[in-house]
Amino acid sequence: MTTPTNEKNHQKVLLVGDGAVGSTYAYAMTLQGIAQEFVICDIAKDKIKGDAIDIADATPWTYPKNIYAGEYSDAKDADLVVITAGAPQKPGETRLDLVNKNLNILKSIVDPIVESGFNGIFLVAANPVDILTYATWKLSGFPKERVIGSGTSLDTARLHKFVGQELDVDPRSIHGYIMGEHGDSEFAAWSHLTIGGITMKEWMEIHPEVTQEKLDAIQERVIKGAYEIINLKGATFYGIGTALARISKAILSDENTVLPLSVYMNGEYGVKDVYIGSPAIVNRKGLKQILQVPLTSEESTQMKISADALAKVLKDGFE
Ligand code: 6V0
Repeated sequence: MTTPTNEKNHQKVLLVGDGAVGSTYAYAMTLQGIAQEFVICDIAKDKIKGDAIDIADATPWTYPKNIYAGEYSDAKDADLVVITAGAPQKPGETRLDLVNKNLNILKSIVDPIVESGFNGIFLVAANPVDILTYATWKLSGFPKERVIGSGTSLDTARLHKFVGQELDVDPRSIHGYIMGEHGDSEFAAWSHLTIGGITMKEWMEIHPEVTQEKLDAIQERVIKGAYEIINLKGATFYGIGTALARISKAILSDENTVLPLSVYMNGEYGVKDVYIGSPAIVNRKGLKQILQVPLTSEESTQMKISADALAKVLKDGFE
């Protein structure tokens, strides 16, 4: 077992974007006692002050934490900067529609943070996350290992939830990933999804009631997961807020944990020069290693189709 080896005693996180996702993330970090110092930044200056005071009111019941409203210059000695600022996805709008709106916002954030002397890791969740993670990497000039996107972490959690419900198994005993773009071209890599070490194919042989049609429906529901919630209540935030807290913990506690994240591809899966969702090992230095899961030829094609969709957006957005 890997034990945390390089965990700093004092961990500082700076959050940019105190909307539904950001404030939920801040709260999840507080409830779980992750990071001792937490700075909230946003253009909504009263909101960040109010949230800092409100969330600090939870700390006597949870863990001690210095949580306050701040500025980008506070990133100077931060370990992690988490970006959840941006225009949220509107009903009927795809994540890729958000590109131009959010690229401009991103530039106004990344430039001053880099100027502060920030020397930690960027974790991006604002959508379209694969594109904005790529843009953060470009704008910051940081090595690719220190710029990570939340990628398909939320989608993978949804996959585990739905498979767990279908099979009546604890979702934490299900291992497998949604891969590709965090968006419409993502896919479930069923060929290596396991339930306590049993592959899904083997499970289906023992349980014939679990059919391919049911798996297809699960994948569809995962892909449409955000739309389902947005149509009902306008935004999604508990799932992603908790996923971001989990990723933050893996980084800050130097866990070497495998998580499905948006990482820079340099030939892995036959994909080059895009950020895209893949299982990857993360620790205090950021990305340690991309795991190249042996995909079937069909899954491999899906990965390439997804990467092509992202590459097209990057080409249009960056030329
Ligand atoms: P929200 O509730 O509108 O919050 C956005 C916040 O960003 C607001 O507080 C704004 O004031 C702030 N903001 C806007 N412009 C700036 C700026 N120039 N500088 C600093 N702050 C600014 O949106 P919500 O929290 O619902 O969503 C935030 C982002 O997360 C969106 O891009 C979503 O699409 C994205 N999500 C990503 C998910 C994922 O899995 N990666 C999941 C859900 C949402």
